[in-house]
Amino acid sequence: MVSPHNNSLLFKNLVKYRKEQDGVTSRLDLYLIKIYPMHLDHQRIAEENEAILSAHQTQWDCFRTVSSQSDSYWEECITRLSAMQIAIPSWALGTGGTRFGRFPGGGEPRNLEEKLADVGLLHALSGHAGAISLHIPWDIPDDTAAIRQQAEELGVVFDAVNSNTFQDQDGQLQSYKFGSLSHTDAAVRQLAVTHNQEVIDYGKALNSKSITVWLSDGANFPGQQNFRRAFERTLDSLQQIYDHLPNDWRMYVEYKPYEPNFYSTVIQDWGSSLLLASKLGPKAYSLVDLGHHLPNTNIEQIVSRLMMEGKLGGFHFNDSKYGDDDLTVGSIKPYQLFLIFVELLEGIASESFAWMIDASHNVKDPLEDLMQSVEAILIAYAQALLVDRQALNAAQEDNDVTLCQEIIQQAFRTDVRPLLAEVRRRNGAALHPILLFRKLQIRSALIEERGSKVLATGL
Ligand SMILES: [Mn+2]
Repeated sequence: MVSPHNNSLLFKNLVKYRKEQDGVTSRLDLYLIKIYPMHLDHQRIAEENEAILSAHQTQWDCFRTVSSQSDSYWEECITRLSAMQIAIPSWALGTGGTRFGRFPGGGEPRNLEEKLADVGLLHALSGHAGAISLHIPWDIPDDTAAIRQQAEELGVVFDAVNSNTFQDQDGQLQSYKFGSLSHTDAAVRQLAVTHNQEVIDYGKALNSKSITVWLSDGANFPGQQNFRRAFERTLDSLQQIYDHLPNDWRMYVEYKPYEPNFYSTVIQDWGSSLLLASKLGPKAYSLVDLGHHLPNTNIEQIVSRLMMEGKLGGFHFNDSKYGDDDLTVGSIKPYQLFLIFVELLEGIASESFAWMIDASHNVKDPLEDLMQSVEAILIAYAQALLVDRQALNAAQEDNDVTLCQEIIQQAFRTDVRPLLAEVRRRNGAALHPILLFRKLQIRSALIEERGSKVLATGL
């Protein structure tokens, strides 16, 4: 959890710096006074909670009365939910876009420090956003020690680092136009391998413990690429990256059926991902991005199968109607998200997974959107905790199909929001994060500080 830092060095230094620049009452002072303490000071949040505490208490009491579970049952739920920390991707803190356009709303983070500050804010408000996932080369730190200190003060750790071989960078000698780790030209493959190894090195300096590899490699047309050779070259390249991993690191291999290539991708599905992870070794795992499946795929069954093999590494949470839509988690298919957590709970106590959001925000405030995503994940997790496992197992063994459905849906149809608010209250977070974000006019202050026409680096 975030620890209170009323007298944080960071805060003092920033105020001092600004006073030297501009005098006492600049806009940045406003930003610091209004926002920075929000990252760090639970006292302020507790005061704001106080105003809506009695309404919360009524709902929480009612929730427990209706549930007829013991207090110790709820205490255990609260402990498990409190531990849930979700990594916020640095590239999702700004407005996303499509190939048709981008409509930034202003106040977006302009550099890594501001991205980290935004995640700190999300963490202070929600209590569940205690990690950030960086994308290299967009997020290369200028001063690693300072970035680590800032993260520590905000109670944020560095989750998986992400490589980028789906774009050419300025001055790059070879091109990824026809692939990276799978490319026919050994020099291009070497460039991509070296980049991934460097990403691991950046991650090591920040105390990250994992790298996620997503490849855009594939083909747009039948006959363009030899499937087998492309896969073998990819395996060979990944092996070189894998060999660069420190002992306590993990590699996550992401899969995706199409886009940007539309006929085939080299790592198109969980089968290919599992095959690669198995061949690479014990530090390699599959990563499930919810948007990287064809419509109606039974993702929860894939989760079960990967867990059975000990090869489920983590998630990129988002939601979609048609493809890799990258919409707010739980906005389209909350039942699917719940069913995934039902499967996950078979192994969640004994295994550790990487929980990440991988979404894009085109029409909502990115921070509000992320708060909604965090809440949706917690709702699904809490509902899955409510499933009566013993009764479900017995009903499954008896082939009592009706009862199976009743048990599952009893949990799904429970409104767990009072429980989640109670978890936040106990951890010093906001009873209602979005409400407080709006009440304190944080976006307006961010726009005043950072400007209305800024574009964060990212997807
Ligand atoms: Mn992803």
